[in-house]
Amino acid sequence: MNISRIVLRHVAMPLKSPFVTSFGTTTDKEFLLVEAYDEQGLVGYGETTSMTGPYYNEETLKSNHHILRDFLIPLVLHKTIQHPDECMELFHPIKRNNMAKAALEGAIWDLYAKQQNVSLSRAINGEKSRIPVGVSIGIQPDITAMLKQVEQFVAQGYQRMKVKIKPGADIDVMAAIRREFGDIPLMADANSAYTLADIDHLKQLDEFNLMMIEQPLGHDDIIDHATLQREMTTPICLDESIHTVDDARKALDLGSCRIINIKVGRVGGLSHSRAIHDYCHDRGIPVWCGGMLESGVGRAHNIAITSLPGFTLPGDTSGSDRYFDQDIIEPAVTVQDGFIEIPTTPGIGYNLNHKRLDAVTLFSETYK
Ligand code: OSB
Ligand code: MG
Repeated sequence: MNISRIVLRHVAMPLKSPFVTSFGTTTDKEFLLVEAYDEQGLVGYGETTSMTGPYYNEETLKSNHHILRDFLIPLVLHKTIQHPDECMELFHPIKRNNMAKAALEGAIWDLYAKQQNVSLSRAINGEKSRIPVGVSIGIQPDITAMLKQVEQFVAQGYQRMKVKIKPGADIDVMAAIRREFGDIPLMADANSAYTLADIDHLKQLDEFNLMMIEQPLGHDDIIDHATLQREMTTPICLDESIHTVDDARKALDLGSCRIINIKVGRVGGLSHSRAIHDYCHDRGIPVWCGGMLESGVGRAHNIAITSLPGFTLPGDTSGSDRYFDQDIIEPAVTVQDGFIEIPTTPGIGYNLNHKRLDAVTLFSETYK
């Protein structure tokens, strides 16, 4: 395929309510939408998943813009690419900046699938027709508010609840949810809010029979997590500290985790996501697809990757209405009885609502 034009748009979509984690509060979803056009006028879409500040990882919307504009786009514009997997080699000399890479690679995957006239799920050899989904719940002002959130999402059919925790909002919150809702599938995500000094504190979570605790320790750590995993019965799931197949291998060899969260942006795209999936599948390690509050475009990519067979645990890909009054895709992503249907139409399988997209675009620029 030949990419003849690339458009970047800076998009800002208001969230229905602020999303609070141990590292900060997000009120608007801002990202760069990548549109990759071929000579026939077909277009593939991808989006960046960094935040505006470097608090989840080191990337930001502006760092993604710099890397896309000055390094990644020149590597693909007017170059012949036979298959999107080639982006792995092509982008390899550029260290990290995985969320910038994933946005462009995702647009190329969508374009490729549309050229082949197959769904993105089919293009990556996905097998499922629908995926089980859970939901991620931000830190709430108090326990009553948290119980209300859980009640609402249980009623909507989500198959597991993930609750954000931080020191001072952890044991009591999980205890209250167990008391109120019994044995529902439940997990916690700390986003690196603890250290090994908290080991006795964290061990208190073991009594709640959680499916897992996500990234309790340092964002870049796999050593202390191994120490903690030896002390805790709750399985540890790594998010922030896994970027590559090698990271997964080392973490599993060390015993740092028993489950891995694969985020398409964090690992540099769909091809790398599939590689980590394949590696974990071979080792019998369950994986699930994490999220970064994506718009419908990123959500569609998450749905496609989750159609691979090793994504055995419900992920964080909720419906569009979890975060947005109006999405930029149509139809919106919907959840029914705790499942999302995998689209079968070409590419990501959702159309862009151009009127809505223009209304939430702050600026756009064209590379040709
Ligand atoms: O750690 O999984 C995380 C959102 C922003 C940054 C980090 C994380 C999250 C979520 C939300 O948990 C997942 C989603 O619903 O997209
Ligand atoms: Mg996480």
